[in-house]
This record gives sequence, C-alpha cells and structure tokens, in this order.
Amino acid sequence: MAIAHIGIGSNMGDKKANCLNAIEALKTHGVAIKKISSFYETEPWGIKDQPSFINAALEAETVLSPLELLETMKSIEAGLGRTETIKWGPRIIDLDLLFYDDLVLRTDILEIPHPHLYKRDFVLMPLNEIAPMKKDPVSSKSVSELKEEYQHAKNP
Ligand code: PH2
Ligand code: MG
Ligand code: MG
Repeated sequence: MAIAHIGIGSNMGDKKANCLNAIEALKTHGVAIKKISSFYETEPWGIKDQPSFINAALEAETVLSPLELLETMKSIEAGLGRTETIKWGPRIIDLDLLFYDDLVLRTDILEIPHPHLYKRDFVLMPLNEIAPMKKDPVSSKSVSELKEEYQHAKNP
C-alpha cells in the first residue's frame, strides 16, 4: 500500500459536483480516500481571464503503482468529460498526483512530487489542511514549512 496525495481542481460547470464525482470515481478504482480537505474557491492562476476554480486535496491509500494511478486519474478525467485544454486554461476536472509515498520520479510522462506544488497557493493551502507534517522528499521540508516559505516569499 502506498499513500498518495492528489490535488483536485475544476472551473467549468458545477465545479463542486465535478470534484465530488472525481472523488467517488477514485473510490471505485482502487483508491481508498483517507482525508479530504475543504473546497477552496481560488483565483485563476496563469490565465486570469477565466472562471475561478474550486480546489481541494486528498490523501489516499492505494495498491496502484504511480503509473497505474496516473492512468486511472486520466481516465476519470476523461470520463467526467475533460477534453484537451490549453495550458493553464479552463477545465471540467483536473487531478494531479502531488506525492506518492516518498518517491522522487522525473520522467517525461510523470513527475513526482508534482513540479508545481511548491509555488501554488491553490495546492499548498488544501494540502496543508490535511497533511501539514508530510515531508517533501526533495527538500525534506514539511508541507506547512513549504506553505509558510512560499507565502513569505510572496509577501516578505
Ligand atoms: N489549474 C490550472 C491553471 N490555473 N488556477 C487555480 N486557481 N487552480 C487551479 O487548479 C488551476 C489554476 C491548470 O491546471
Ligand atoms: Mg493542475
Ligand atoms: Mg493536471
């Protein structure tokens, strides 16, 4: 069994329902949800001129390998109607694998820890709610330290 942390986002249609549907789908695909953060309404990052997002984070237990989990997440995204979207653009559902145990993996198809988690409030806030003591295997810092550092860097 591995512990995975997953980020969820949606900014199209019924955003909260999309997130909840993705969580239900994960449960029926070998991913046992242990913790769910609050749902945060967040300002769009990257492309400003798009609807606000709903973001959340999950902690889950799974027997799936990282690649199997990635494929499962992609098929759930597709099943909920996600089509190819422009980078940083609007999406019905986005599932991002943030951490997988203490694995560090850098390949073309999958990077763990998620390379953007360090500089995104919309990831760090919900993740800090459910896993403040989780250690990032790259920096050896806890999620709560990463969040404090990032917020301090933004507003010194
Ligand atoms: N995802 C994006 C682009 N911008 N902004 C917020 N607030 N939340 C997101 O999940 C998000 C975003 C592309 O994945
Ligand atoms: Mg994303
Ligand atoms: Mg994604």
